[in-house]
Amino acid sequence: MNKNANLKNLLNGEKIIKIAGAHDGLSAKISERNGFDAVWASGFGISATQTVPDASILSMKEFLDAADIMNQSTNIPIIADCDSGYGNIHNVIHMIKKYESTGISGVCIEDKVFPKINSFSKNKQQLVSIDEFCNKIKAAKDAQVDPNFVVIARVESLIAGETMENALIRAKHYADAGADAILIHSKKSTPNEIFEFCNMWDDRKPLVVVPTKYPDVDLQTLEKYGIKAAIFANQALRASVKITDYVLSKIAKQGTSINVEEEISSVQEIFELQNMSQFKENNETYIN
Ligand code: SPV
Ligand code: MG
Repeated sequence: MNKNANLKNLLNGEKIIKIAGAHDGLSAKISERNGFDAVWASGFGISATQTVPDASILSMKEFLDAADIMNQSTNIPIIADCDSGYGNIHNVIHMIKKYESTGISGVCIEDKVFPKINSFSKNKQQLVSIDEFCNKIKAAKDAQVDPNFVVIARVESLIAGETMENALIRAKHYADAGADAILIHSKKSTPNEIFEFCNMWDDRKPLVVVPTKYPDVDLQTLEKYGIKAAIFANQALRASVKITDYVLSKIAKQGTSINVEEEISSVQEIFELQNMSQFKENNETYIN
């Protein structure tokens, strides 16, 4: 089965799937080897690799190139976080053509204005109208070629301080406009409002969640509420920053790496991630 069909089937399957947020090819490959079903090409993470805010600062091409590298590095489907679609309908149509032809299996667009700002920032969040976002979804679905390519619509009502009713109305409109799944986002420290949403959701399309701010929940529990996918969007990024900082500060202070050698990957492990065995084989076949 190809990656697109695989993703579509997984989202519509019985069991909840786990998706890891990645920021580059290496983090995508580490996600795959830990058994994640798909990779989330995180806008937050990709922005962080260039040390710029997650606020539509990078261009679509920069996000696309990062997602492309993740796709080339893995055998699992990539869902690209495409923020608010990089502009208006015309940008969304162009975006779908580019992402799909690059081999990305699905995209997620959110109902915020362009430029967007990360959902957890203190800034005021501004949503576009239901009509405007439904037209983006319709345009995206009309632009795709492979029927298995997935378009996820992300509802930011609860992030923007709107009511639960607003979130439900928006989600229903987006589902009816053709979205393949609904991502309902929350910044609360408990999953209660997500559960409330799930209890009122009529299951017309699969639900996706991002339990960043409410980590005290597990896949089993989310599955009981009918959720089909959980995205662990930024844990790999946060892990790499913390361990890199810890190791480099120790080396800088001590003037030696001897005391951190046990805590970091071996060079051999990096060789494996770089597929050095294939390189060696190619060398033997074609050069030596
Ligand atoms: C991302 O990873 O870029 C996301 C998830 O969109 S969040 O940061 O929670 O908005
Ligand atoms: Mg994002």
